[in-house]
Amino acid sequence: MTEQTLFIVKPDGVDRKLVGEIISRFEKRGFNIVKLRMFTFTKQMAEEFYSVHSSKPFFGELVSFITSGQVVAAVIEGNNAITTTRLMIGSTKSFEAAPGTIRGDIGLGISDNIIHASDSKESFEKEVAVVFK
Ligand code: FUP
Repeated sequence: MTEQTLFIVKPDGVDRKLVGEIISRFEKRGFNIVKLRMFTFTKQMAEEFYSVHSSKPFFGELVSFITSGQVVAAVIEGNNAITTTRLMIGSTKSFEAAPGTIRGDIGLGISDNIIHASDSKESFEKEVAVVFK
């Protein structure tokens, strides 16, 4: 089933010059890039983007990290995009992520876990409205 999802290369991924490698992985897998944007999250955008986590103890750190530098956001399209992209990024805690995944191959952090990807159609619709409005 062709669907769209959103991923964001976080500030650590941009700082580490991983944008090309990450986009390349999705292109090689067969996804089409539909939209691409480089920008810096404002605090207000970040709080809206991560509103599902607003009561979590790590919310402040999450907002502070995602606003700390430039990010690259992409909407991609292809077969089973949401689930396949989640499998490709790996577990939230990079140090536990399986080898072969993006986090498992090139990261060790939790806040600084390189990449975000929408985890459902509802999340995608909400997130794309914040990032590409
Ligand atoms: P993921 O969907 O894998 O990016 O992870 P979550 O939506 O569960 O969490 C969103 C972000 O919160 C993660 F990318 C990193 C951060 N986080 C922490 O900092 N500490 C935690 O214990 C869990 C998540």
